[in-house]
Amino acid sequence: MPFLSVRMRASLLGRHVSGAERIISPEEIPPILCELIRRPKKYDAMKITIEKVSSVEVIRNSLKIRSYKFSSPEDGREFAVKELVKAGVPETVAQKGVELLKGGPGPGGRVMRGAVLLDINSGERLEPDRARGIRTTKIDWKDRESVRKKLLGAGFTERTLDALALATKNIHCGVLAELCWSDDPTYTAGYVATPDRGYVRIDPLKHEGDPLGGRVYFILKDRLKEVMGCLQERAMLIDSLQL
Ligand code: PML
Repeated sequence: MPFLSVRMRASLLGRHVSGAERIISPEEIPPILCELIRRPKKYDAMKITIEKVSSVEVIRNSLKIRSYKFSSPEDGREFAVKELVKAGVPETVAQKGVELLKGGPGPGGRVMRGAVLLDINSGERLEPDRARGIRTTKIDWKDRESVRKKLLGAGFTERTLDALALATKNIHCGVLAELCWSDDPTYTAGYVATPDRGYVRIDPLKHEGDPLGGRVYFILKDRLKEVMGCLQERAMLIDSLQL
């Protein structure tokens, strides 16, 4: 069966406000487009990309979710660094990841639409375009609706649904650890994802009202081309949710 990758990006006054990603069959185009165009609350520009994908790989299981709550973002960040260190990230490099997200990793301390790539050993920045970063695309759930119901029923959010899919693809593509918290000022939870510990959800990783955030992928410099190709080009569907 042919598959299509559908991507929506919306912005307001030049700032990214909403994005979504689906892998669907052609007959699903009308309902999915209706869903996606209603998704951002406010925007002045929206771009929808529909692209045929020649093959789709199936990832059997999502990363397993573990949740941790803290009384302050400072405690959450300290815990995040410990999780990164457990995954083999030197402490200085883990701290660099936190500092980048704290200060805005883009030019002039702005947020980036894509992720920062850091060499896990040296902390060197590897993304070819420092304003844009690297975007993980072409990832979705095989049965998004049932996973959505299970996650919301277990107290997680729509953002967890998308972030868990993305982190699962990242680890599958050879990212050795990921650190993420949102640039949405109202959303304070984030996560560290690693092959061994899975999706370690941490709340809070930032203060309410803080507009800075993003993603840092820790990878091996030698595998840069291969990992980037996988993140951006290979289409994948995740079969089952691991809670
Ligand atoms: C984002 O979408 O900008 C980041 C999402 C982080 C999700 C953390 C969670 O709630 O599981």
